[in-house]
Amino acid sequence: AWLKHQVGGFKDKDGFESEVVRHVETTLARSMFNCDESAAYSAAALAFRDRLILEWNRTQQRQTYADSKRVYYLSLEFLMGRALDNAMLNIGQKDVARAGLAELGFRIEDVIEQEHDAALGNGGLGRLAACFLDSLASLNYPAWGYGLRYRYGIFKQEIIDGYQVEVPDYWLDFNPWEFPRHDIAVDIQFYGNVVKSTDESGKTIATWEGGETVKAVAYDMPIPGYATSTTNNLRLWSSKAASGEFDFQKFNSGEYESSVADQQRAETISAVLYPNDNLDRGKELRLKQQYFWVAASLYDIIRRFKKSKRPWEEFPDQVAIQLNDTHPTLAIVELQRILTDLEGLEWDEAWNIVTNTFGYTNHTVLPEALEKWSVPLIQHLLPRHLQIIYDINLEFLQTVERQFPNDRDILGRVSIIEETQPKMIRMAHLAIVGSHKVNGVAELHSDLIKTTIFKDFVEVFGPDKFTNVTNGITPRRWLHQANPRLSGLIAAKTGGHEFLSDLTLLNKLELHVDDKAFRKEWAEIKYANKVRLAKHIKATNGVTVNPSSLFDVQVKRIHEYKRQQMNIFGAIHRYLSLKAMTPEERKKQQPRVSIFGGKAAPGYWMAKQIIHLINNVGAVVNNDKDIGDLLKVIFIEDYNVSKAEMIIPASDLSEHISTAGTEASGTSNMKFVLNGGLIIGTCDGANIEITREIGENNIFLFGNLAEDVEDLRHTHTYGKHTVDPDLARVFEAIESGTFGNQEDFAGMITAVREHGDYYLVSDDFRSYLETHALVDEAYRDQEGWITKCITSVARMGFFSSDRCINEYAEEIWNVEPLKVDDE
Ligand code: 26W
Repeated sequence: AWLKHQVGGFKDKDGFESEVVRHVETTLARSMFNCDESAAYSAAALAFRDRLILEWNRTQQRQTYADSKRVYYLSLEFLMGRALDNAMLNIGQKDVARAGLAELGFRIEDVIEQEHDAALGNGGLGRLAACFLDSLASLNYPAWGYGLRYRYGIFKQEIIDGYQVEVPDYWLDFNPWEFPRHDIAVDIQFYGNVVKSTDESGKTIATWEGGETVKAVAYDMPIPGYATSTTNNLRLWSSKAASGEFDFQKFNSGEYESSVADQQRAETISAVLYPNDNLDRGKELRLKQQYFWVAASLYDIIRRFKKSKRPWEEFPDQVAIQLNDTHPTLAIVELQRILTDLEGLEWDEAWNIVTNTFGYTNHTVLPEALEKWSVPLIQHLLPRHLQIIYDINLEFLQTVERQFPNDRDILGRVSIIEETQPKMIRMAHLAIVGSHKVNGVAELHSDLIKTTIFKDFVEVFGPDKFTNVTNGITPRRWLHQANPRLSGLIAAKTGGHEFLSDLTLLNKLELHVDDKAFRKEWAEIKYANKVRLAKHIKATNGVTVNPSSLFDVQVKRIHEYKRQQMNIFGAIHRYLSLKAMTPEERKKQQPRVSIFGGKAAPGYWMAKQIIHLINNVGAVVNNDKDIGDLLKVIFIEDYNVSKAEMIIPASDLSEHISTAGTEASGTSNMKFVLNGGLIIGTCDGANIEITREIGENNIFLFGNLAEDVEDLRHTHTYGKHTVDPDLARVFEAIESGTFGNQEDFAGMITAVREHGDYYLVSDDFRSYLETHALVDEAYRDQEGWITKCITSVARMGFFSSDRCINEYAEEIWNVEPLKVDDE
């Protein structure tokens, strides 16, 4: 009822109900008498999908007719989560669906739970892409997402005997949200060789010949905007064997096996998402994925551009392409190849178009995450592209040489080619040279890239090429959907649900911070969310946790730089301290539940050790009669978007404790605060801007600063580093076998004590413990705590992905929203 615009929805609950029944009986070919929750989900999803697709068609017509500039967001990851709840909310008909499903005998929450997450991403980068799609549609930007349709998304995590076990995530069994477009298929070439010839005018012509062809088939997912009829498209490419005569001949001549093998080889390209987060492994199949996706997407973008028969020079006025990290950087080379080799443009003319088209977003400064591809590999897979990369580099280095005639060293530092054995292509350098704007994802991060990894490029291109766009999150999913009661309470106090479209309206809450009834309800909602999480923990971990305890949560990918090891060392320290106390002293302590969740990359041995230690500590602490409710340690298995929607609203305190200067932004920090939780964190990434917005009294900051990290590392003596005495006691407990076989955790201790403590766990440990003590004290004053929470939520308006997308649109893409008639 609070939506301004009702998208072509159902007339009423009966209208919805009859659509559900129709889908159960015809599409699913079942009787209503054996319609279970899963069938009810399928039918409800199909009913909503029908509405979406009508809006999708209208949106496409409108955008085609207007023919204004479009944005293309190229991302190898889209961590979408569930779609039904989101579709109901954005269309504005969840109440209708709730009532209709109730009449059929279902609770809407149970039906929503049936859906399998679309988990086509690893973590922050993929979820950011999903939030951006939501904001682009909600703000009526003509925009497309382009990605890969992996058959297997990020693996499912099982915890067996305390260890992570990976299980494949086959998610396509029944997926009503995708539309196969068998008519939209592109042939993609690999391998082969380049033949050079001269035309009549004496110009050299390069032709890429031979090799293999694989077919890219489009699958579309509608992306509904919130409270608008704009429904954009996410186009995902799936690989298939290019059906050629050759295969057929093979088949007919009895070579069944090898013709099937060819088909499987082709389908392997889009088979599985690489599960590494922040680690580049340089695998050939990954490079194949990148080129396959980039080439298909560009073909599609160019086909759309050509419809309006404009001259090539207008391409950047019609098309903005954003590169989500360096993963799609080959698009720069591919567009240059198409314009010069296939369309016959002069090099400079083409390059001008290319650089005005692309923008590049950097998401990490970790050296091991910066992509490099070996020259021999690219030579083999993409021979023409390698030549073009060399030509781009030559032109670039010549201009640098003219600019800095007395500085020979700079050439080696900025070169796209790294002169190692074998030579490597530095994808970030290529992305910078081929884009008109480069952005970081939080202020500190954007400053850091300008002064460290990309310093020389600031000299070459000037500072204006580099900018910041601080990340954001969609309040639709991360407030209204995840925490409907809090969203309702906020609506009651701010004059309706308008804040979901303009998050700065949250500031009205500050007027009510002293309102007794409001505060009481606020506290009740948090408690209810904690009860819900406690039930989940009981059901999955078999551990009873007291919802009145302080819930202390760290959920994110497991990585040494994110320092889950410091968190579990802190929990061990708390356990040892409690054990050393008299029963009287113990009674004065603040009860806590230490909650962890997150996946380790399958090959990341240290991250797996961390998970194992957390589980072993839980097994000891949770069964210790001396401790009882004073401390529980919980590892929630298979952290994903849907679990996040349950966990985040239940947190009192969340941990964002990366070594300063390593976490580019973080986005869950924003989600936790928006849901009325406080943060313990380092001065890193977006924590700094969160502090600026909510005030330093409302956040628990600790630890060394980014500017001091380098020097501190130098003070650590490799081989024998004196660790903080409290941490040393924790190590002693682990080494004496308190938490199982000490050898299982030797690596984690050695990293600190012997291997230089690269992530400064020991340096930050004291202030980490002291700050946790401050948290306990603050939590004991429940009224003061609630004031901090309400005040913080009121000041979180800045972190909407709507603000973020508007900044990209104005400063990088130069695109305008396409107004929808009668809205
Ligand atoms: C080549 C392997 C690889 C895979 C993924 C390298 C790097 C990545 C991503 C860039 C890692 C990632 O997700 N980075 C996160 O991006 C978020 C969105 O900007 C930030 O909030 C996180 O701080 C950053 O770690």
